[in-house]
Amino acid sequence: MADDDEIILSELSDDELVLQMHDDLYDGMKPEIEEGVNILLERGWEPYEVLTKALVGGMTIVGNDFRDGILFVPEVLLAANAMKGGMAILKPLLAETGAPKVGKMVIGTVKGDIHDIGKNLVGMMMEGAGFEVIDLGINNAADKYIEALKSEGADILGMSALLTTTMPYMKVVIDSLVEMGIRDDYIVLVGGAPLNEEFGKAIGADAYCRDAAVAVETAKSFIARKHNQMKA
Ligand code: B1M
Repeated sequence: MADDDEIILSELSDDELVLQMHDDLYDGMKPEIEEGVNILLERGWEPYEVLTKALVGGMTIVGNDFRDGILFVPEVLLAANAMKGGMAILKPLLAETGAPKVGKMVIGTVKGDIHDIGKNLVGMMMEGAGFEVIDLGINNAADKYIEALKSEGADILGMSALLTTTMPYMKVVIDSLVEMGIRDDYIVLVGGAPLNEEFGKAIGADAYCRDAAVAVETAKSFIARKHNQMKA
């Protein structure tokens, strides 16, 4: 028999389970997060709903307490690891298989920045929407992005930055594209918590994307425009 205070995740209502998952994410409990994700999926939740309500919702609380000095790097790393466990289950469900690819995106976190959860989420959602995604990982210098754009024949460059100190590097990458005379060959999308639309415009990006869903919609509409221009 279970201990009196042991929580059986499968016995909780949906709302209770989501709140419990926020707690478990906060405590970096990866197996519990994976179990919670599976339970919600078995109950018929859409993968995107599990992602946003249970995982991203939990990470927002972690972020607030990190900001306020209640949580520190080791705890946040554990939370991030738990989140990645849940994301790994959702990834194949969000990614369509066998669908014709609508476009190709090179994505990576900029130089000096090691945050990758948001970038991974964008990559997953883009794959789910039928894009081919080349993920360069974290800490990317301009030449790494440019090399990949060229060798992969990509349509879109996606850059992520989570720090106010690293977001200006996005302009360095865009300026390099301009200097090489290839800026207009690519759709440049940028994102990350400290950015905003004004910043995106100021650095010469095509668009700032608030979240992964917006990134998908923006990419789709730019690709459609590109195809229409090619037809005309
Ligand atoms: Co960092 N960290 N962190 N951190 N961390 C933040 C960003 C911070 C806001 C925390 C805080 O103070 N509240 C703060 C930045 C402050 C600032 O710059 N003004 C901060 C700091 C200071 C630091 C360190 C400097 C701490 C230190 O060492 N003293 C250090 C920096 C290391 C470095 O990069 N050089 C550091 C380290 C870490 C960890 C390693 C512990 C860990 C990262 C683990 C990992 O990513 N593997 C970590 C984490 C987890 C966070 C918070 C808590 C959560 C980030 C996250 O994953 N969010 C974060 C607080 C916060 O953001 N509230 C924080 C969830 C994710 C789904 O959201 O990444 O915003 P997000 O992505 C969204 C959108 O922004 C958008 O779509 C995503 C999905 O909807 N998006 C894109 C993102 N990229 C996109 C690209 C696109 C389009 C959309 O391309 C087209």
